[in-house]
Amino acid sequence: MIELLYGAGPQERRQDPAMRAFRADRFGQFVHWGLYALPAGTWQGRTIDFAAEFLMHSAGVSCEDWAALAADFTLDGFDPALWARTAKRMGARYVTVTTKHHDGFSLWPSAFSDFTVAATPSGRDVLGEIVSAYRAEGLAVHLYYSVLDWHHPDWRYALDTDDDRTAFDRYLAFATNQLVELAERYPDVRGFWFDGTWDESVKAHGRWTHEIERILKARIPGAIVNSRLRADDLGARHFDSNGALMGDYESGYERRLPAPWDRSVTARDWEACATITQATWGFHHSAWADRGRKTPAQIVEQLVQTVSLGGNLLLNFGPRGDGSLVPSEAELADRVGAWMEANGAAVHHSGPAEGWDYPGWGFYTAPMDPGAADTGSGLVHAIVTRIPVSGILTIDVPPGLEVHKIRSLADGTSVPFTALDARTVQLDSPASAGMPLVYAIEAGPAEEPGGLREPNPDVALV
Ligand code: FHN
Repeated sequence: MIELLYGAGPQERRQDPAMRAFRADRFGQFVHWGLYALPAGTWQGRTIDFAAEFLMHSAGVSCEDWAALAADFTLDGFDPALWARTAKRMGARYVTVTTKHHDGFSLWPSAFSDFTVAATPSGRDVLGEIVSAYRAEGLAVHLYYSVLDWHHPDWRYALDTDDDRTAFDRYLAFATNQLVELAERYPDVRGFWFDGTWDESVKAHGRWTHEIERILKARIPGAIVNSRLRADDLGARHFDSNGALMGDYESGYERRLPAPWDRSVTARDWEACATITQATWGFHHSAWADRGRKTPAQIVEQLVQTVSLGGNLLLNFGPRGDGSLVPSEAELADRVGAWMEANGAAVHHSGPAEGWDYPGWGFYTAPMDPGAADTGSGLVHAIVTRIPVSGILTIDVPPGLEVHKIRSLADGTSVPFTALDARTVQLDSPASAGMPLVYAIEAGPAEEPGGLREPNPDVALV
C-alpha cells in the first residue's frame, strides 16, 4: 500500500440523492458545441478528416485567426429549449455540455478571459441559456471543462523549466477561477465533467486535481465529478497508485464499452461516452463524418449493453455552427425516444440482472430497487439485439429461480415459452430485425430446485 496524499477518497459507492439519481438516470446527452462548429472540419478550403473540435490544432490555425471566428458566432439557429425537448424525448435524463473545449473558448461570459461569448455579436450567456432550458425540462446538467487549453498563453504540456512551472501555476489559478465562477454562476448543476487532463503538466499536479474536486464540492454540495479529472501524487490517472477509483465514477470508456460479459465493471459506478458519428464530437460537415453514423438500433444496443453492466451512456450531439441541431441527429433522437417511450423501464432505474449470465442474443437488465412497489420482485428485462438464426431464444435461468411469465414490455402481450428443464426456457425469437425487442420475464423461487448445470463453453466469463 503506497502512502498517498492525493489518492482516492472513501471507496464505498456514494448513496446520497444526487448520486443515486445520476445512477438511475442511465442515459445522458453529451453536447459538444463551440466555435469549431462554424468551420466544421474545413479551414481555408482544406477539409481535414479528423475530429472537428481539433481543427485549430490539426490545421495549424493561429490563436488570432481562430479567435476571429467569434464574430460569426451569431446564434441564428440556436434554440436551447428545442435541444432540451429533443434530449428529453430521446429519454436522456441529463445533459453534459462543453463549457470550454481545448480551443479555450468559454461559452459563458467569464470574467477571467477575453475569449468568451461576451466577444460574440450577441454577447449572450449561451451556457446560462442552455442550463436554464434543460433544467426547465427537468433534466440535470453537468458541465464539461477542458483543462487542456490551446489558447491560454500559460498552458503547458510539460514542465521542463522553471518558467514552465511558473506559467503553469498561473494557468491552474486561471482554471480554478473559471471553475469556481462556473459553480457560482450555475449553482443548480449536478456535476462537472473534466477532460484534457492527460498531459504531463496536469499529471504532475495531482494535488490541484484533488483540491479542485474538493473546492467544487464545497460550492455545490453533492456535486458529481468524473474520474478523468484526477491524478494522484505519482501521476496515476482515474485509479490511484493503489488501484482505487478517484472521483465519483469511472469515465475512461470512450467510444468503446466493456465486453458484454465483463461483470468486473459492475463493482463501481461508470459512464461511457459515445459518438453518433464515427469519430468527431463537434459538428463536421463532410461525407467522412456522415459515413458510419450509427443507427437508432445501434445506439439502443450500446445503451442496453451499458445498463446491463451497471453503467451510464452519454450520447454525443454536435450542433451546427448556427446552433441548430443536425437533422439526422434530431431524427435519431426521436427514433431512440420512440423506443424508450415503450421500453424505457428496461433502462431507467435499471442495472445488472444479478445471476443472469450474458446470453449472447442480447442483454438482461433488472430494476435497481427490487422489492420497490412499482417493480415487483423477480422482474428481469431481456433485450433482444441479435436474433439467433435458429429462431429460438434460449434463456438460462439462474439457480433457484423459475420463470412464471414472459410478456412483451412494449404492449404487455403474453409470450408463450417452453420450459425444457428446471433451468432452461425457450421461446420463438422475434421474426425480424429492427429495433430491439424487450421481454419482461417474471421469475420467482423455483418449486423444485434445478440440478447442476454444465458451464457453457461459448460464453467467456470474466
Ligand atoms: O479530445 C477530446 C474530444 O474532443 C472529446 O471532447 C472527447 C469526449 O470524451 N474527449 C477528448 C478525448 O478523450
